[in-house]
Amino acid sequence: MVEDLKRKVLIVLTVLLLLSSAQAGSTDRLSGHQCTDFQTANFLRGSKLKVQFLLFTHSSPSCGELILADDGIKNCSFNSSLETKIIIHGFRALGTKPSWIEGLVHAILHSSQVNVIAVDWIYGSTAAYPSAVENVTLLALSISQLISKLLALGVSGTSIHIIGVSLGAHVAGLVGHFHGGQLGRITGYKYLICDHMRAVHLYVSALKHSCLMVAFPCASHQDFLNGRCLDCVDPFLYSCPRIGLQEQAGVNMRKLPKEVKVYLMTSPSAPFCVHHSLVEFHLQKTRNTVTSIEITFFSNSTKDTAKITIPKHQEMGKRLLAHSVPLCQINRVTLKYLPKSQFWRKDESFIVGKFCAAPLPLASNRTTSCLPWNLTLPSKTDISYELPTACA
Ligand SMILES: *[C@@H]1O[C@H](CO)[C@@H](O)[C@H](O)[C@H]1NC(C)=O
Ligand SMILES: *[C@@H]1O[C@H](CO)[C@@H](O)[C@H](O)[C@H]1NC(C)=O
Ligand SMILES: *[C@@H]1O[C@H](CO)[C@@H](O)[C@H](O)[C@H]1NC(C)=O
Ligand SMILES: *[C@@H]1O[C@H](CO)[C@@H](O)[C@H](O)[C@H]1NC(C)=O
Ligand SMILES: *[C@@H]1O[C@H](CO)[C@@H](O)[C@H](O)[C@H]1NC(C)=O
Ligand SMILES: CC(=O)N[C@H]1CO[C@H](CO)[C@@H](O)[C@@H]1O
Repeated sequence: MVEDLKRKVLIVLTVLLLLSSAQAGSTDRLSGHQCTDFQTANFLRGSKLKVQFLLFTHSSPSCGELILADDGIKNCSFNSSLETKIIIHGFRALGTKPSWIEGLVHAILHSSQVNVIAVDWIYGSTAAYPSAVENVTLLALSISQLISKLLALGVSGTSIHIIGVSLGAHVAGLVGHFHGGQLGRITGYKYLICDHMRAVHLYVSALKHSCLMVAFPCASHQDFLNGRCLDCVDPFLYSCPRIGLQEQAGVNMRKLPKEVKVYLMTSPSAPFCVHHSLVEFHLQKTRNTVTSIEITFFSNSTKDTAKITIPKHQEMGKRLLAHSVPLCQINRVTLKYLPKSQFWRKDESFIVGKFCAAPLPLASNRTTSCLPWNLTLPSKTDISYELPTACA
């Protein structure tokens, strides 16, 4: 069952690392309770699953409050009228606290008034990876018990959001299964599930900069870049997963097929967010050679490039272009035809065609806006046009 869940969701994200530093307090001044940090395990000894639930709140985002097993929730700062985010880390080869956890807790509490419960299963996650996987079911049961206690306090199932990272994502899936399948009380579970640690930093960045990142379900990265996955109407997803804390953040496990890969582009530094546009070039007449056109978007302060390749004998080529400002702020586009000249045959000295662009995700009527004339592109020459897209 765990293997099955492992395959269920795979979100492929590639971004740069942004480590946050860790620090542990002792006693919190406001609430007076003892601050508890994550455990540290020695992988030679640390095979027992010692689960700790640490509560972080808006008033003390740096001080973890240990939720005691019995009636702990009643007598701590947990506020049952707020939403609850449960964070589950993954495999910890070195038996140490994940470096991203504080950054994530802070980013969540900075952007919303919620209860954050970090699940510390450093011990169980430290042994050899297969053992950590074995502990996943036990861990999921123990988290389910905690959730049952929250429900008993009158917390609504839909106000609980599980953020599982890496192996923690599989735990999240299992917890969802226990509650969705058996208790039947939690119907809208929402997850953010990633297969890569760096995705957490992207998530933190999205929270801090409150920019929304949309990821597109797609079979492969090449298909994504070549503009084959343009909308959010995949039958298995209600919408594209959005990285952020918005209402629709995350994907619904029960609607997913065995494996869904989603892709997005990111900028190399924070805030990482980019906007995706589809760019297309339609040739006036097809050619018996491949056609390459370099497209550059300019705003007042940014410049972003992508290359459209039109296969031979085809009329149209398309590509995704990632830009850091919305399409409506792009005021100029340049097109450059790159001929494929070989020494025995010279390529044509110009091409004629139509250029179109559309922001993603595409609206259901799939309208693109085109430069309203037949463009003539001389070889290796930047031809510049104004892009008349007004901000709404
Ligand atoms: C609740 O917590 C406070 C402070 O941590 C402690 O003094 C008190 O005894 C606890 N009450 C119960 C019923 O556990
Ligand atoms: C719980 O949160 C609600 C909503 O923000 C707030 O009105 C209430 O005062 C909080 N309760 C406690 C005990 O802090
Ligand atoms: C870009 O610069 C022009 C001219 O200086 C200005 O009118 C326009 O508002 C600027 N656009 C943005 C999005 O800053
Ligand atoms: C296509 O949809 C967009 C957004 O839903 C709308 O603004 C636009 O007018 C529509 N275009 C046509 C031709 O229906
Ligand atoms: C653009 O090219 C097409 C196809 O050759 C032609 O039908 C159309 O009249 C041209 N439009 C303009 C404005 O030249
Ligand atoms: C609590 C518990 O059962 N922990 C187990 C985690 O996995 C290791 C390796 O399989 C076991 O030795 C532990 O007992």
